Amino acid sequence: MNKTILITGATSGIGKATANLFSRKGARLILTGRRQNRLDELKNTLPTEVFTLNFDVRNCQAVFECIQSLPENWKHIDVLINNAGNAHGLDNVQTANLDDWDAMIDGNVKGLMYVTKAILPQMVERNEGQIINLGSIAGFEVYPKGNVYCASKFAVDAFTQGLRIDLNPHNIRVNAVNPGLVETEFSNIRFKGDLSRAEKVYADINALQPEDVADAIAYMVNAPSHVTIADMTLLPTQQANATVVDRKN
Ligand code: 8X3
Repeated sequence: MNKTILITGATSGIGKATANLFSRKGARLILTGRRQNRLDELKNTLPTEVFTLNFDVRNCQAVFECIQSLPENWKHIDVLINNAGNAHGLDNVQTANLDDWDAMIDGNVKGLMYVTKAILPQMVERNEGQIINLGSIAGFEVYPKGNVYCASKFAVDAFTQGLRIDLNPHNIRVNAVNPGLVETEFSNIRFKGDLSRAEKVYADINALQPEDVADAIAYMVNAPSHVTIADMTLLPTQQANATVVDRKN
């Protein structure tokens, strides 16, 4: 694959699986994340050329400075995969922690918007490119105690739609992939390292694996250039929607 692909939040979960898949298909990768040592470790395992950028998507200034600092031969980005984002806490609004709200709104929403805005000028200038946003089933359905996490993913959906409208004259494909339960560090982070709570989320269910989501992303990238997969919702077969999960097995 003769493309340069930038993946945010590349050091774990869906981001890492996507980096692995595209590198093995021959793509050059720009990998971003908050932990340089993890970026370096991943880079060393990948067969193609990799450039790493160490920033937190929540830091607007760092986002723009890092993207602008890319060397000339890395400035042409064919595909942006806006993967960075997390859930923090699972609480009622009345008892929730404001820092958790800030982390979700700042990362999942504002961070995704900053990275998009920083990358866009070169795509608009070329009238070519592709942006894939990681949404969620939580971007269409609200579940108990999901309040602000769901709000952040509803915002990703709205931003994706708005972006597709604004970029319509520029031949830029805008896609969203919206997974249900994916077995990653997601629940460890949501429950702040409480593994017993995190493990229960994926117990008795054959959950999606990060590689399944990477496959869906690859399908969007590999579709012919006149085809936009506007959005794809991906669920484990045992999950019917955001709240109905068959845990009998
Ligand atoms: C991840 C899916 O259902 O845990 O966004 O919110 S869910």
